[in-house]
Amino acid sequence: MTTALLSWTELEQLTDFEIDTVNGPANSRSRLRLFGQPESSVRVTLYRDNHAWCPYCQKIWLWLEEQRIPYRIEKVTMFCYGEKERWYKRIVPSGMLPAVELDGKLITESDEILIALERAFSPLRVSLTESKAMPLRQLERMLFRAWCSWLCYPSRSQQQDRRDRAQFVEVVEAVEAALARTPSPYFLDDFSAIDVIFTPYVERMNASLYYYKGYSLREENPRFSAWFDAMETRETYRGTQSDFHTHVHDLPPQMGGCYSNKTSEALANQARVDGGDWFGLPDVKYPEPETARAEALQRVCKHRENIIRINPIANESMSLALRCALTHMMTGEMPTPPAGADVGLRYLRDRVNVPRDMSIYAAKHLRASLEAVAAMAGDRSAGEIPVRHRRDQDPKNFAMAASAR
Ligand SMILES: N[C@@H](CCC(=O)N[C@@H](CS)C(=O)NCC(=O)O)C(=O)O
Repeated sequence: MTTALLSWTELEQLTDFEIDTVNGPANSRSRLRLFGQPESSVRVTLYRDNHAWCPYCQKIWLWLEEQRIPYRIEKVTMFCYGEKERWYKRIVPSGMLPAVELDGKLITESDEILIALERAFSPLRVSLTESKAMPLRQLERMLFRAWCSWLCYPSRSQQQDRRDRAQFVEVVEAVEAALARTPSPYFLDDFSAIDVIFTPYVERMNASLYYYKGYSLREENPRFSAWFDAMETRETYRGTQSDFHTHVHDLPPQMGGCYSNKTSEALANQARVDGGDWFGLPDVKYPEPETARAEALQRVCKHRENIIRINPIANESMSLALRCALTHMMTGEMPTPPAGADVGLRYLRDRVNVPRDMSIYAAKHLRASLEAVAAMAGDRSAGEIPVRHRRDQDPKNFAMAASAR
């Protein structure tokens, strides 16, 4: 059996996955985006979160990518993951993200940032200050509030849960009606800044309501469904898109808690998002790229020393367990995992972060192989994922491990 197990060198040889972070498709790793223009043309620096998770940052990120405006990226730690960088607090004392430096001038507040960018470059088909944008911006905030009221408070009774759900669905119907007003799948005749405004929270609603409330926003509403499909035709959006697993475990500390209604649908969805099968979940519908496995492999190989070092099981066991999982992902073979692999691999399975670490299909393959090999080793979990903070994801652990090498 063990003859099937590939060495790290053999594994590395199975991937040549590479992306052009400067001029290629949108991705979370870039520090500079040029879209084929000279570096001297850069007028914008975007300060955004290290985890590529902050919804307000996603809004600016997507807007810049759609407009193909050259920009630099500076990454900052969010409070719930670790300590805020002092250099950032000197620029933005509240530590809030996002911020943008445009022609040397600092701007905070995502809507203010977009309005300033529109003035400096051009609106993305519609200006946020135009009268036709206003009611749609208000609708987005109404949807956000109805979502929070349902998700972020424990229901005292089934009746209350039904009332909160009905209140949310009522706003969803208003959004469905707004989407139906044009023949395009977008809010206006074509993709515009309005779609950008809706994107971050609608993506988080789709994930969180599926998991905590057993409600599938994308599947239960035809216009939303078409809107998601249309968004996924855009390379820009795909580069910023997260998955259900990442969202549902990143949201609780950010939102001050997310509460399950414990319906049979919610419980079944929770089991699936946490333990698989991850393929076919309504977090993505575009066809899988051929490079998904090679991407996952490349990302793990590149960071394997840190991944192994911060894992709760012994380094040698985790290195072996990880080789088993990657061998399984690339060849379909199932080498015999070492003792403890169930804990070690499930710890990692629960911490693959999309799109920070890799894109959505790459993460599905990796999670699936980690789980398949973990299941061969046993049924122990790696413990609950924290809900009040995510210091288990502190980027400093990675930085410290790297410098200790
Ligand atoms: N109204 C602000 C809200 C921004 C905001 O709430 N940012 C959160 C992240 S989603 C933040 O930076 N919190 C501090 C932190 O988590 O470090 C905007 O639109 O830009």
